Amino acid sequence: MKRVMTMKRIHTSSKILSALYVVLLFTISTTTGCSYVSDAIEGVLTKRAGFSIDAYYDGDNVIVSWSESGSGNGFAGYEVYMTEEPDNEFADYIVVGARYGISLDDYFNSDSTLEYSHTLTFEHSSHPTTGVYFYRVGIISWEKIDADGDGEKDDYPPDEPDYYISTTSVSQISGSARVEL
Ligand SMILES: [Ca+2]
Repeated sequence: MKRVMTMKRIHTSSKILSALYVVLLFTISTTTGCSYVSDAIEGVLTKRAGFSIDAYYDGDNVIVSWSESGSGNGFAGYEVYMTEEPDNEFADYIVVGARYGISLDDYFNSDSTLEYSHTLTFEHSSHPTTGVYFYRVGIISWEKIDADGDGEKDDYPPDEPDYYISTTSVSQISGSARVEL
């Protein structure tokens, strides 16, 4: 269910669609695999695409690279997404790369270097063996909480996996990059 967390983060950035989120959660929780970011969310992602990325297959890994770097104290890391539906740029996406182990999917690779804003590449080793796939990169930001108990949500949460899942959001999402395997 970890990917639902990712979807939730994407979604909480758009309060307008909060009702839709409930519907999506229901849909996902009633399907096997529990593994897709819905294509409704994908529509939001497409609309908000803020930078471009490149992706290619080097014969071993899929190399995803970008030039847009996250910045500031709120930067929480990069996440890399891939659609499991070949030849459909607008299909559902799953998370395939993150700094913490937020997914149990076979295609997921944890990569601690995604913590750093100066990291601009991701090597996807657990990729599908054949087909055409599309990748995206998200810039993840911390949401502030009231950690010191002064009544103001003006503090960053501890940099730990549980907080990463529960109190971050996608602040920027890239366009997609196509890879043939
Ligand atoms: Ca506070």
